[in-house]
Amino acid sequence: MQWETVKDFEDITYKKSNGVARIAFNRPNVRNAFRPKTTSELYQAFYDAQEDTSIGVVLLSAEGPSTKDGVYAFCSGGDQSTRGHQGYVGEDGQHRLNILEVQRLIRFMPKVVIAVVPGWAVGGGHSLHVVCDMTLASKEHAIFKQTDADVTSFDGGYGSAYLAKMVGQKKAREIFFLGRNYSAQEAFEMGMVNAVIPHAELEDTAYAWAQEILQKSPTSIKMLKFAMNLTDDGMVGQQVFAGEATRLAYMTEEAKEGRNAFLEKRKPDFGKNKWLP
Ligand code: 1HA
Repeated sequence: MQWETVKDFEDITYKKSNGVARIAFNRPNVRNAFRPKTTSELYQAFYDAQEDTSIGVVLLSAEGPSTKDGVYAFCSGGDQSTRGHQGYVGEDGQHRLNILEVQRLIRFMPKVVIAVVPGWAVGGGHSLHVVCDMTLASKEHAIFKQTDADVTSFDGGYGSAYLAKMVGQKKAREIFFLGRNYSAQEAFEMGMVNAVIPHAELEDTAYAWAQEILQKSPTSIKMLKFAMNLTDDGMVGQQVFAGEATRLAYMTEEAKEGRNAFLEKRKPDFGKNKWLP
């Protein structure tokens, strides 16, 4: 694989290779905690990957280990040192919870997002792996943990309610109410990790999974992702799925005739096969 840097950011790295985008947290000395700058950069990178028609799969990963103690992390959630009275405070002085915008972009983008977890996935970092389409975890170093109830910063959306759909109500409540550490193997057995991978092979395996997905029909993958999201996302889920149904309808002769008839100021002729059984 030949990774090419797309843009130099401060808090993340962003690369592409052969249909795959790799977005990685790059604050390993604070366990890859996100501050407003980090989330803003994540949003820009994810948006770029969404808009790039050559990209079908995004890997959300992390640089590391920490140069202080050699510990690996995926993400430890919101940077508590930037937490102000109403949110996380960026350089502009505004208080934000903009990681939720990143969650929505991951959830609604018409591409597969795989969380590649080399170490700690904690708090809002845990929620990010939950919202990704799939998760691959380091056998030796990944640890999953929810600290939301320790720091009074609770994700009452995908991080908890969607997690409960994934691992079951009792287990999700245990994860949040007790805040224990879970290994990659335990997370796999719960159903929130797709595969436990030897650390040294984690990135290559993620890339190989991405290449496998890239062999599939892009429209099918997109419609399947949106179909699986639909019931949990309510009317917004329906809107996202329905938008793509409208796009497919646009491609029919019927739709072209509807548009042309309007522009030509005549009655549309929808042809012989307008009421397919
Ligand atoms: O839930 C939400 C949201 C919900 C709704 C809407 C928006 C949300 C936005 C954010 C969040 C959250 O993310 S809440 C949860 C916030 N995160 C945490 O409570 C986790 C805090 N960190 C830890 O519990 C631990 O550091 C750890 C289990 C991840 C790792 O433990 P370990 O290996 O013992 O390392 P530790 O010594 O604690 O940390 C290493 C360095 O990283 C420390 O800095 P140093 O003493 O070397 O200067 C530590 O302070 C720093 N660090 C770790 N995590 C964070 C952090 N600094 C700032 N913020 C962090 N989250």
